[in-house]
Amino acid sequence: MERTLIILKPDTVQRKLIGRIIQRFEDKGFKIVGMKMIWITKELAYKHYEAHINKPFFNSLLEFITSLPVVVMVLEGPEVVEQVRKMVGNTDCKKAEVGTIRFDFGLSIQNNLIHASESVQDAQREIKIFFRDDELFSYNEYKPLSTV
Ligand code: 3AN
Repeated sequence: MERTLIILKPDTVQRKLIGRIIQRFEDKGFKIVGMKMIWITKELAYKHYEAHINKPFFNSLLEFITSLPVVVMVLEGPEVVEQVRKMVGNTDCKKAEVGTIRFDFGLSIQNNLIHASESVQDAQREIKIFFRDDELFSYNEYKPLSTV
């Protein structure tokens, strides 16, 4: 089953939106298989955002993502990577489609509330950065997800 990495960023924590954002993923039917609050170090941020190190916004992004604790989470479900990216919306909250998390809660491009892996390959890399194998769980839900 496919998995994706979610980070509820400092602005989500500060604005007390953690529960409302997690609720959307539970409502959709995705399964939380790992979740914790952590304070991202500069070292961890460099690893996670390695593709952006040379971008003009990198220093500001680094400052932001290490400014407060965040919630990291692994979601599991059919085509979860693509489906969650759709639920999250455009990087720039002002350009995000109505009904997406970034449209509904944000106005910024940097403070855009949430990270979600862009591809299955990225998800595999990112999950390893934030979670040990024994922090991820396999369990049966009361009502199993239907994939048909
Ligand atoms: P996404 O999170 O939508 O996949 P990426 O991977 O292009 O976006 O960018 C990673 C993070 O860097 C974004 N979530 C955002 O916080 C920040 N970022 C991206 N582009 C800009 C920008 N032009 N100015 C400031 N911050 C940016």
